Amino acid sequence: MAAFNLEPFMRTHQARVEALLLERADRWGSAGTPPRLAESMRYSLLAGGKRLRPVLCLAFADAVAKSSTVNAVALDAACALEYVHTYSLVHDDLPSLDNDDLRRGVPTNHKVYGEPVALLAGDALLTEAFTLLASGPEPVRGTLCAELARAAGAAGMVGGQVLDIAEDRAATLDYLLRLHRLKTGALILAACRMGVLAAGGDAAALVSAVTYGEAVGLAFQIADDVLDVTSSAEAMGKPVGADAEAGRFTFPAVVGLDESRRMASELVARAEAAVRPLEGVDGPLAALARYSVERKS
Ligand code: GRG
Repeated sequence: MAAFNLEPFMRTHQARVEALLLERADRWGSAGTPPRLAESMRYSLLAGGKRLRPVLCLAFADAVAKSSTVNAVALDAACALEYVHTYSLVHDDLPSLDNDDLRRGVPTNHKVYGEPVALLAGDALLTEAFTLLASGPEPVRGTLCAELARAAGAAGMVGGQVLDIAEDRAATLDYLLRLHRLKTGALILAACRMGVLAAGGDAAALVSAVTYGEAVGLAFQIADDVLDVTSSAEAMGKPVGADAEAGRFTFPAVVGLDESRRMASELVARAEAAVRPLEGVDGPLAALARYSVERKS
């Protein structure tokens, strides 16, 4: 059987998310937001990106509802996830954290708007996510706010970032797994759970989303580390082991490149199996799991 063709699915869902993000960002200007702040928020939010978290949320909502009819709550959840993701990138790039000059191929937010405005644009994107998600009559919106807050907060993404910068971090696989389950995994897992909840899925669908989301969240990060090592080694003509020698705390540095790839494949197989009850032998969710490790950026 031919594998599910993800490309048109991605294109349609990414375009839908892109249009919504743009439409909502246009409203900031007329809603009392100071123009420079609105501009800084828009700059990072609309700078491209794969929109993986929104697409996962919409794909789960589609799979549960067995339709691709637009679900307003799922669409708000998808946008809120991207606001939180963008805030984390803006803050992560700041001089006090990674001090990066480029993000998504363009200068980082603080390079363009200065550190104070970039910091505040991140804060505002985080807050706007909850304004958007809480605005509407559906009771499930409260549950979705709690899901997103848990994933983004102290026991989620922020907690993972703190584990990453800890001076006393242990150079072990256990520590690395714990760090990335929080730092990258929590928001990806929340995207899957939020799609199911927004579409009124049952307990079995939620179990599938949890198994899948945990596996894809980790596989995505392993792939990110592998991509980082192989692309920089390729570009600079260095052996791939240089990452470990340089003391970087990545999956290839801790377990080696082959084991990293093996772990990622095993996680993808687990994710594919988890969504079979929802979409059959192959469908968009299984294809998205494969994409999370096969992507080139
Ligand atoms: C709360 C300040 C703060 C940080 C949280 C998620 C995070 C920690 C930082 C982001 C930096 C980073 C490089 C994380 C590792 C992997 C990752 C999440 C990459 C970026 O996500 P993609 O590939 O990016 O989905 P695009 O640009 O496609 O949206």
